[in-house]
Amino acid sequence: MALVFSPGAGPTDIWRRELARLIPDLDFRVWPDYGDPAEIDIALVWRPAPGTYRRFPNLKAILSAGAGVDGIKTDPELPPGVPVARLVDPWMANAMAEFVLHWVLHYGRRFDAYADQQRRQEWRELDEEAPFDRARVGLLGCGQIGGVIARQLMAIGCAVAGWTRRPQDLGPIENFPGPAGLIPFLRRSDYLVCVLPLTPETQGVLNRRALAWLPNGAVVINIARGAHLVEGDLLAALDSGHLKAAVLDVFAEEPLAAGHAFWKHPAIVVTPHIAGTTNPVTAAAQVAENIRRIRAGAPLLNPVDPRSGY
Ligand code: OXD
Repeated sequence: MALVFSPGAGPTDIWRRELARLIPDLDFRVWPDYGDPAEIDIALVWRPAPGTYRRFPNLKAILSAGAGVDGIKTDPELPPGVPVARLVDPWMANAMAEFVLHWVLHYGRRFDAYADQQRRQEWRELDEEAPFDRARVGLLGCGQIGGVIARQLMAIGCAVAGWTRRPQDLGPIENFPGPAGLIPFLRRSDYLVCVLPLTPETQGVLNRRALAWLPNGAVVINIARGAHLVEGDLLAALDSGHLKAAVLDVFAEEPLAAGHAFWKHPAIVVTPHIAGTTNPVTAAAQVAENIRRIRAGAPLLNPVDPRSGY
């Protein structure tokens, strides 16, 4: 049984070391020096090039080194019947929660305005626009990652609601499911955080109509995929003053092109897709468990249907 590690799946040496610690007899091979392709039965990938999967005629499973299912489909020729699993790394979910907390605190406590005052050497205490402990945050997508973000926001007193595609019990998180829930959900979201998987259904969900339902002065935080956002609609909503700010970690085209309007927009924060990156030290446990399951012929943890996108 041999595993091929595809370029792009992260730091090779750390993955090799962590997987060897958990599965000492694992035959870990690194693309393109994988030897006999017929011996490869597991592919650990992130954004593999087209034509990758078809090289391995005996694949038993495809394991993603990232959370988004789109990171598996960059090679569209998925071998039929081969199970696929995505990664649910607790470290990644926590990192994404920290990212969201940081920006909610930043705008909620008006650190943006204090930074402007400092540039003007102005000493002035600002009124809090709304007491921070009542900040209403809306999570577009409330699955494994969204759930972690929601709990951490609630721990600092935010009023958190979720929007899910289908009705779902989110425990203490108020849910506004389905198409009927979307407008009431948007109307109460001072901070709109997108953590949805990218599917044909969710592409462009952050569009002019949706942004218009947000309260005046709302902040949009996108840590999902750039294609969720209609860029021109966001710029118009910021330039009209309807939205206060946008924090964008993901872009339709990455890296964000030099000269793109987002780089210099005074109300946009750009980060280079770092809200939550895979940490092999914590992620290897799930990959190792799935390798054990493949060996035992058992169903994978966190299986996905790449065709549906989640
Ligand atoms: C992921 C990502 O999906 O890094 O893992 O965006």
